[in-house]
Amino acid sequence: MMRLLVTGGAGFIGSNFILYMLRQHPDYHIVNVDSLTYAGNLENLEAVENHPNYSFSKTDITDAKGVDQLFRQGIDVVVNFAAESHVDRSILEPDIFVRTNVLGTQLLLDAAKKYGVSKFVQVSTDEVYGSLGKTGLFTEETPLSPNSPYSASKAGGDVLVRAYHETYGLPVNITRCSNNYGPYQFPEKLIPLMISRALQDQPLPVYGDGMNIRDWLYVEDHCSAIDLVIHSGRAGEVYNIGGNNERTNIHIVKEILKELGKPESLITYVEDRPGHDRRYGIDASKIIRELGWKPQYDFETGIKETIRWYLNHEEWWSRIQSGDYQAYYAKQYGTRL
Ligand code: NAD
Ligand code: TDX
Repeated sequence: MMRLLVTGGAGFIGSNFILYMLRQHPDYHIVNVDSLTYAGNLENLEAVENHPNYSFSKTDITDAKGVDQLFRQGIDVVVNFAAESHVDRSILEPDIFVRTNVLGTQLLLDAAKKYGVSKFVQVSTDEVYGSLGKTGLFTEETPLSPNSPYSASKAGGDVLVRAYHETYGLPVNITRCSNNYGPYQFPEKLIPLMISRALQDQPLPVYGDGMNIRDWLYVEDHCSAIDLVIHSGRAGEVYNIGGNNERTNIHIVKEILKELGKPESLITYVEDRPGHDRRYGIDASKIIRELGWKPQYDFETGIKETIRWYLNHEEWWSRIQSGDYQAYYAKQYGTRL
């Protein structure tokens, strides 16, 4: 039986990935390893908590002993989602980003090397490439040029993954995906933040002129790409993942307001994010050509489904917003909103 170790499985993409994999491969055993930071929520996995092929371990990937114990059980494939993932938090507290995203990745690599695995997939991001001008797309050959402590720490993890392949022959892949959206995304990220605030008639903080561009992909399409990379990715290769859905932030915010029937007067332009990347755009032709990946969701359908999900899961995000998130938000904006 294939044993898959999924780190960060209680977060947004990791939990969607576990649900996806148990549907696609009910015969695989999935070990979810998560330290349950503010972003980790086991509620996301309630549907599978008693599944015979699912188990959970509350382990921090920066705890070498804990990580070693997990690998001792026998692991075939590692998919490393665990990370500090929010750019704004990385500006306030870079140290924890380096700890988890760089040191944590290195400890996982060491354990994978010691015990042997058939594949180590590092889930990375297009942000490691930096920012694009008006034209062009990120390819796998684009030089790394990260601009935030978050993207710098992800780039640090990526180059270690590459080095373990070159030096020790570890069979690795790195995936670099564009912005994801969908169910269970923590309401500090643009789309769920705007949906949840609009529903409460609160001001919507748009950074700078609102014209920064992100390339959006529905989370399940990211999951299907990683599934293909696990099984067919050529060792040592990087695969970009993106759905060709570039949108300005202000366009998205207005679309959310329209869908919810809320007024545009809620939009509040606030001071820009320092080092704010202007544009991301992914060239995904390699994974399409080599692995036959095909995204299933167009943006207009995906965003409508996502809005509906947040409308139907108000308890999920209300519980989150009443906790640690409020303290972070006060630190981030003070009394500006
Ligand atoms: P998230 O913040 O929702 O989830 C991260 C998870 O990792 C949480 O469950 C958290 O508890 C866990 N975690 C954090 N530190 C840990 C540690 N030291 N040990 C064990 N677990 C720890 O993030 P996400 O949006 O689901 O992103 C998952 C991965 O995908 C990240 O590596 C991120 O860089 C990458 N990524 C995200 C996006 C996006 O748009 N969200 C796009 C491309 C790539
Ligand atoms: O309140 C806000 N107002 C605003 O204008 C927030 C939270 C964001 N924004 C802007 C900043 C970005 O241009 O919206 C855009 C998206 O912001 P985030 O949701 O913070 O995402 P981003 O910074 O693009 O990074 C995301 O995509 C790549 C994830 O958080 C990363 O983990 C992933 O690697």
